[in-house]
Amino acid sequence: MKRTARLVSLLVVTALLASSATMVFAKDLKLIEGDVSTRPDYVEGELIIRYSGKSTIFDKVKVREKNSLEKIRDLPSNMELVRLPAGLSTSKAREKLAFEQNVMSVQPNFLYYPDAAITNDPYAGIEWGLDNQGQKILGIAGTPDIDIDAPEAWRLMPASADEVVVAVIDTGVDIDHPDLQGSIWMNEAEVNGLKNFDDDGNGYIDDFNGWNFFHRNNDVFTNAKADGHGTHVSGTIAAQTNNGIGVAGVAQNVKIMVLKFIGINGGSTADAILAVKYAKDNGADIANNSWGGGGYDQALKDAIEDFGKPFIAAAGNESLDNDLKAHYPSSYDCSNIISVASVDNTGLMSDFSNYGITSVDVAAPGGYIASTYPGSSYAWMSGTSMAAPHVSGIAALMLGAKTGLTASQVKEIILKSATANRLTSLEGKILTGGLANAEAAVKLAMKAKVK
Ligand SMILES: [Ca+2]
Ligand SMILES: [Ca+2]
Ligand SMILES: [Ca+2]
Ligand SMILES: [Ca+2]
Repeated sequence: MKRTARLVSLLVVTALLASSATMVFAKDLKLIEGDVSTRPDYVEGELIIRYSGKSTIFDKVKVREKNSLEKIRDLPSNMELVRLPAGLSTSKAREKLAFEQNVMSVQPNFLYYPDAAITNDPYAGIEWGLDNQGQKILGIAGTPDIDIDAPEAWRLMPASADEVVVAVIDTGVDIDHPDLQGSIWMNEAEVNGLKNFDDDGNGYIDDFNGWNFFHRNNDVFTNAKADGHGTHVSGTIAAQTNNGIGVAGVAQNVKIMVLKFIGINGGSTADAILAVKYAKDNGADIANNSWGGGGYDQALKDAIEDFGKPFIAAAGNESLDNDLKAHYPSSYDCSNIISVASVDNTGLMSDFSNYGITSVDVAAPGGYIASTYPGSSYAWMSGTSMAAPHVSGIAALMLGAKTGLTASQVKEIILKSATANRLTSLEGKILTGGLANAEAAVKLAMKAKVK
């Protein structure tokens, strides 16, 4: 039996087939930057008029009648909010009214949005998985609120959230990507230690940011072709927010431990086990696993149980029922595994996504996810590979908001957040029938009792 792990992402699959059907790189991301946000700046059809101090109530009525305006309400300082007649645009009416006697100024009824909902990361508006306002993604209009409610969760986070280490067990990661370099775990003992010497005695020499189990060295980034997947997954979890570039990750209180075990043609059980063990021995709080393959593998299952922390796993991309045909590692019956299916920006289960009423726990955004890509760029990728890191990010927010949550508490809360957020397309397909929700999860985490 072939025992290699495959990445659970459509981009990689198509890349291997030398097709670029689902690959869109940074230059194309820029092309659609124009519809980054569908949020209007002001209320169309309304204006705020400020009358001069000496104008009487009759002067105001005159202005309104002449221009077919309807008063909505009085405002302080001699101002009125008015509704425009149908067919008259706000900008046209503004020009017209500016010349009226007794009118001092005219301004739109501007719209304001919570600050935390908008980051200054230029691509944040296309990250529908974090905040879906119905914006078009590659031409497809979304369904508002088919997302994980990330901005709402961010507002709940304490300023001093605990730092959480997420092991990305995957390909390598471009740790120099400008949107990721501040979010990479550092092994202090080695960073401040001696060259060519295993300072912390963990069996790995100069493991500054994790380890490359595939090449058996400390270089966690080989090249763009080999390591695009892990770079993309890492950005969804932890890309730097409010740094003026690129995307925003789900969690800001995160450091990514890079554990590469997958090369261009897959990864092996032996290396996966070593990676999971490394995550445990070196303090990872969560493991993200956007891969699958092989068969039932007792050694790997034991390693996952021994890890004991939340082990978030992609459900797979074969459009199959995992209850009938298991997908590993997501299908192992371990209390710390959370198996994740994918939905698109309209709320449908992604057509590639595996499912399973007992073996798949929750869904998360996984169709056309914009995230970091090697070489300071950004790319769209689709897959349950992209859904899992949204859930890892939620787990990281929870652990940041509440010290000492156990893996079973994290799992229970994430499943509860999805049960409260059911989607028709997922009913009868996955255990919770719903989409994981960061806001609900963080709220429940803050209320949870820990030992
Ligand atoms: Ca939302
Ligand atoms: Ca070491
Ligand atoms: Ca060293
Ligand atoms: Ca950013």
